[in-house]
Amino acid sequence: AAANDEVPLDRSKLDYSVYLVTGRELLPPGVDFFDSLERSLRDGHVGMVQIREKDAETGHFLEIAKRALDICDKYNVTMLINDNLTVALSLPARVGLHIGQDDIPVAQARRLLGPNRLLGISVKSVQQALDAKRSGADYAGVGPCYGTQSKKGITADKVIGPRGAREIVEVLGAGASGGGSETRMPCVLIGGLNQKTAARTLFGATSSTNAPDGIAVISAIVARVDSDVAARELGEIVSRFKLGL
Ligand code: TZP
Ligand code: MG
Repeated sequence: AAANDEVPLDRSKLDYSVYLVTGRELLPPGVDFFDSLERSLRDGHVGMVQIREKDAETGHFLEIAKRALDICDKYNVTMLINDNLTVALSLPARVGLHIGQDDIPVAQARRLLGPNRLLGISVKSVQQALDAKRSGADYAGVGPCYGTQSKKGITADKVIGPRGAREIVEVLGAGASGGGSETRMPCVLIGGLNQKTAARTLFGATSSTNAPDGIAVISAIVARVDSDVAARELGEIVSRFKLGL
């Protein structure tokens, strides 16, 4: 492997504003997975990509991830692997891992990954957020904010809404009460975020002490033939949010 393969990423350079999670089952008919991915990255509005393959076996997942990494590298976008530690560890140190609450525990994932590899975790409660912060995760995906077709098993009673998201975002801030550490943990909102819902949800999840760093989406980008336009629309919404507009 090239020397560059061992260089971990620089956490201070991460851009969580628009975080794309892949979902091949949501691609429009006839649209190629890698073409869609490249199109969504090429104008620079997406800063992070998580490769999510719920049905692929490890060997196939790794093949897909390698091709996706070439595209992410071309546009200087940070890539993560959903759930599969073996796939993540088979890729260069700049590739991270994202896990859910039903996957291996965060502390164990951190031990297996080492201190440098990026590690994200999905949280839907204040308790899970505090645990994630204590256990060495780098960032949290907060949600599902709303119902979505993109993930199996999400029913109306499982969504946290902007208010639930706000409570969680608040404890992820620096020096938050309730056992949070002094350091702030970045977070992205997920679940039903799109060009219609993003602005109000970002503002709704903001408190006087902390704000979300961005939005994670599947269908708002993947389901579009014009995934470049979709990404730009979302990028502009998050930019306006960050300017307080
Ligand atoms: N985790 C919580 S909601 C979700 C995941 C992976 C799916 C988000 O998909 P969409 O299409 O952006 O609602
Ligand atoms: Mg999972």
